[in-house]
Amino acid sequence: MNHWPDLLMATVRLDQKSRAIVRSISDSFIHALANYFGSGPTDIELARKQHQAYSDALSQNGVAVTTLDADQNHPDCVFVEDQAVVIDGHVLLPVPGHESRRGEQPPIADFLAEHLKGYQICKMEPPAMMDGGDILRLGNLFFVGRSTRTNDAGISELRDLLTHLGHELRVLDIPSHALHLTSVASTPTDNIILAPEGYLTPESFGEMPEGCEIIMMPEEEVYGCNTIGLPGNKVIIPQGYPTVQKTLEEKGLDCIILDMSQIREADGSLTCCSIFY
Ligand code: CIR
Repeated sequence: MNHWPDLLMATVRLDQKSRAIVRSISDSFIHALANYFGSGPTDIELARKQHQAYSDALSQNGVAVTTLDADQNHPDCVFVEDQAVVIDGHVLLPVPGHESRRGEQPPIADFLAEHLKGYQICKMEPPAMMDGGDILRLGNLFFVGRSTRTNDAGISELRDLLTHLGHELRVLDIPSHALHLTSVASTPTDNIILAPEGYLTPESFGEMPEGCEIIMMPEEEVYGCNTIGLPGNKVIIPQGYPTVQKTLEEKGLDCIILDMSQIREADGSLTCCSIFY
């Protein structure tokens, strides 16, 4: 794909978080890729309970959630964030960076095409590759992680696009001990970036727009840096990250805390399990 006229790729802003896709956990989940936070899930029933609690937390906080069926042949299918990115009337279907995950995309693409009539569908082609988990949005400023899943060809296409649209894109190199940009950073509000020491530096994000800030967390709370900001000053955070919780509460946010232990074992974080559209 050389031209993406009129396409904008990014995660959505808080005010756009009214609908989300999630996907059930595969029977083969114990075979999910696990090289960073986890060493592989061991308890599918617990994983399913945690995933249900996640879905319930979204529903109970104003998000209309649709659950797609699991794909038993794709252990990582629960991690829908990587497969499609929706914004402002456009659906981007990237080439997922790990070959084993490319077959997860068709049902997600079909669902979005069916439910987002009139949206422009933009399909990336190899050699460009990108996981949705490498994209972070702060207002109209975009960040992309250069990672094992997102290459320069993908970034270059994204840059062309965002330049065309008048938006700025900044590239961060994801250290080898992390999977994605969103694995280690998130925007609990539209003016805060949460990021961990030992993985990223404030400088790597560049100068922040007025009114925005980067809040650095201790390295050991890296997993807690992945949060889902929701309208109404709410934020979903994983259980077990007290500095993250205290920091966000001091910012006036209402924290909804979820046990993500089995999802974490498959290197998945909160944002990985949904696509807002
Ligand atoms: C993988 O390695 O692809 C999965 N086990 C985890 C994907 C997590 N997704 C994300 O960070 N957006």
